Amino acid sequence: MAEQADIGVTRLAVMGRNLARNFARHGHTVALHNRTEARTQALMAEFGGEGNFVPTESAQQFVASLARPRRLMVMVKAGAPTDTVIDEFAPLLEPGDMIVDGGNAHFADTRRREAALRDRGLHFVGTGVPGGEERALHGPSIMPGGSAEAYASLGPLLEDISAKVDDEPCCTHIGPDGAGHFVKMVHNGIEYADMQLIAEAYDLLRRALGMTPARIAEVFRTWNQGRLESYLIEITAEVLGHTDAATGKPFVDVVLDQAEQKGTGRWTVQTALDLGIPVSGIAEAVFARSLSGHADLRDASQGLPGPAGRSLGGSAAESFTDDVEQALYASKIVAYAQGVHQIQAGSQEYGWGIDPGAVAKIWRGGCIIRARFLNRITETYSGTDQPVTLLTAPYFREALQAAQDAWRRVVSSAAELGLPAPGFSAALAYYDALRSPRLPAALIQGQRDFFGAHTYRRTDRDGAFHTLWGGDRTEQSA
Ligand code: NBP
Repeated sequence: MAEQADIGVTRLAVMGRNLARNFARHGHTVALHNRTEARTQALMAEFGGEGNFVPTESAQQFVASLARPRRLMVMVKAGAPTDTVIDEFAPLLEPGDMIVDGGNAHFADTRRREAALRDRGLHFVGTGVPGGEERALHGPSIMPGGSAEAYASLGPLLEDISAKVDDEPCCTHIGPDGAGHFVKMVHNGIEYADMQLIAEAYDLLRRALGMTPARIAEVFRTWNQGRLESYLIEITAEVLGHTDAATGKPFVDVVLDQAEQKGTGRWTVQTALDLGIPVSGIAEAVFARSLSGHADLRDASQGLPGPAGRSLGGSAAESFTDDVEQALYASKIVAYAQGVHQIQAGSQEYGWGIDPGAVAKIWRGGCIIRARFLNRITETYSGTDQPVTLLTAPYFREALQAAQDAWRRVVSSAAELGLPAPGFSAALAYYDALRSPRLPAALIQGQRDFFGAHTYRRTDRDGAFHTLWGGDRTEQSA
């Protein structure tokens, strides 16, 4: 009888192929399957020597090659193809077997699939796998949902192939059903915000100070030695320092300035709206990409007036680079605070019991937002005295205290110079709104009651009230 595989991977495009190789490199026997057999053969021809692979030619052969309970990983294009693959394999599996979806599925689809397969005695583990093909091979952060029972069987394998930071795996059981894909979605939303903030920092240094991309690359390299140390800051320096071979110009100047997106940022914002969670930093990042792509709108707006002053001068210029570092750090803290808030809200809504500290811990390696400061989030949520918002945790409160003057200078300089900084501005507005003892929401309630008799609550007594705006303006209990 042929060797029984510890895990099987079906669909061997870039992600599936590299995850299969990663399992094999860690000593696991991996069954391989693909709709078009050529991919399986190509993997065997090129990488068959890297470990124990069991290439298979049909779904039946694939399933038969797996040790029980069967662990079957699906790395398919997210959406309808995922259902197609589930429908192909579920009838061949037995109670206790598990299907692991490592694609970028929407968490609501994962919840639906998990419930349907649970009814048939099968485990369905929706798993976030960020970082692209390179991390899939060399160690991604892994965010599995699904049942604790499935994790007990699957977790050790996933932990083996995950990134390691301080010898700890960047993989943990996030929570039941769609929790893993939900957290992966918010991870991507935070990634959008982080990238937007970095892009704004670059733009301000370039246009307010007139610095060259090469010089700004140096600034980012310096920042990467400090508290901003992260993968995104590191690669930003690389991109800004790169020269286009064809023209000799800075690479960033020959790239069309229209940012694309695959949709996970949009999902994050849509879900946040449904949950009623203000993730303004993430939303501004999604909108900024969207705005960049509206070439016609931008073309039509070129003649609109802006301020006369075109760059900073004098003493303001000297300290501006440091100010931008502070604004970037403070805004980044806000973006993570908003993301954590959304994770907590999702966890509450769906009863997932997600530990934000454990999530931050597994984001320290193997994903795009890996960063030094994630340790601080883990610390924040490891004690019993957990803050309502990350912003009030002692470390972050102090960082915001130290940064806020610079942050305000950057946002006001951007406005004065006519330079867009939606991420920095939205983050600061969020911070100031939370700090405000009173918000103009009271006036909005008054307006709503005036035009629609929507009622309002009072500060001094319980109940709902309505004022007879069209009559004698007496107040009634509603
Ligand atoms: P793709 O998403 O491009 O495709 C993976 C496989 O989907 C292909 O091998 C193909 O199988 C199969 N497939 C397609 Br396309 N349509 C199908 C259908 N209608 N029915 C059944 N199978 C179908 O591969 P990938 O880039 O490796 O990504 C895999 C998953 O990982 C996706 O969900 C993606 O969002 C996620 N992801 C990707 C990255 C990345 O950097 N690429 C990063 C993070 C997450 P075939 O070979 O038999 O035609």
